[in-house]
Amino acid sequence: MQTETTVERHPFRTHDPALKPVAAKVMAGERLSFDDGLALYRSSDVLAVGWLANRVRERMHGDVTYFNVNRHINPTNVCVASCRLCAFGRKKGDSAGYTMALEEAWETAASGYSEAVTEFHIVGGLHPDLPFEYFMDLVRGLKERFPKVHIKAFTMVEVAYLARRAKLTIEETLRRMREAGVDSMPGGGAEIFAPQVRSVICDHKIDGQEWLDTARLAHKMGFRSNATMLYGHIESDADRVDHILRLREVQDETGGFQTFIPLAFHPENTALDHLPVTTGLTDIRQIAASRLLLDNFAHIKAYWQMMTPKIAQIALRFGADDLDGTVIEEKIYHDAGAKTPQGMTRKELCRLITEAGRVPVERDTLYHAVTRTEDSFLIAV
Ligand code: V47
Repeated sequence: MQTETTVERHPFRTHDPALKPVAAKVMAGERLSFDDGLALYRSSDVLAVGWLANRVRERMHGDVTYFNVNRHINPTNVCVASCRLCAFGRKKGDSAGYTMALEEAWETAASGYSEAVTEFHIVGGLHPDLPFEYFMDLVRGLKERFPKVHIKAFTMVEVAYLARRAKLTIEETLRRMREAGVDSMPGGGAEIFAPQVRSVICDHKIDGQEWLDTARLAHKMGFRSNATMLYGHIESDADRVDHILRLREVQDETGGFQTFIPLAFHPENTALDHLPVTTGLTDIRQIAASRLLLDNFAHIKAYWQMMTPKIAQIALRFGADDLDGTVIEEKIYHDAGAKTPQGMTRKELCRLITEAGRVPVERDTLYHAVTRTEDSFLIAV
């Protein structure tokens, strides 16, 4: 599909001497070290960092750029944690708290979009009272009603919380999730693994090691999952590199991560609202550094809801090969002040990709290409 590579069009040049040895490793296909990671974050030549990431991206995927037709479902925003990073969670009894009845969640799954979704993305608060079986019934009901739709549900943080509430081991919890119909797991809750940062932004969540151990176990049981990193708050460059390399280590062992999604912190309505929002260049550099450091991850996602469609489109030339999906109804970022639309159509996503000079490919959650017939554009009820 690709005609001429970036290498042929524009040869590599940089004015940053610290980037030259890193570039030599990238060209030779060698793994980058912690210090190389720091050089990527600290380089004054962000275009050269982007060039390198784009080269790796084109080596792996050519011009192909993935998107999917998905729907987010957030069954409850009631949460026992009080993470400073979060604008979504509400305490039990808060008038802005909500919990969907099961029928309501199943109706939500079918609403608001005219094309058949291939994925439900389900995450929510850590509810103090909802029993484990509520979540399993939710998944079972969705599978009954939408047997062809992939269910990507519950972050590692939710899995660990549900296990604790149900007094089950993590392994048994994952086994029951699979029986109920969960197909894979989203990448949320990873935030930043470094304990000194985690204790400020999300001290009520499982620690970084538990997140990684839960992901490792899920992968060993046959689940695939995603991985995220929340950046643009109080973390240092070293914390970012540490986070990414810890994911790379687990991926070497399991191969179970599908895609890495860097998430920019949105401070509005959070306890950290004194912090500034990230700039476009920080977002772009983050995508590029991730592509270069995560040599064992197949995909880097520029999540348009978080980055804005405009920056996400540019990210497709800086290492990203995936935009995520139609989403339909996003709550977590919009509660934190995101100005992006709540959802996009398939046509709009294709336009963004095509205008970036890339080739759009609709994928399912596991990155198989989706071929649509007339019928498959209709909602599958
Ligand atoms: O874990 C919460 C982040 C995540 C804020 O796996 C915030 O395909 C910015 O993980 N500002 C949830 N970020 C979203 C998530 C995700 C999104 C899209 C695709 C996938 C996938 C996963 O959102 C949380 C946290 O890191 N978050 N609050 C905030 N104020």
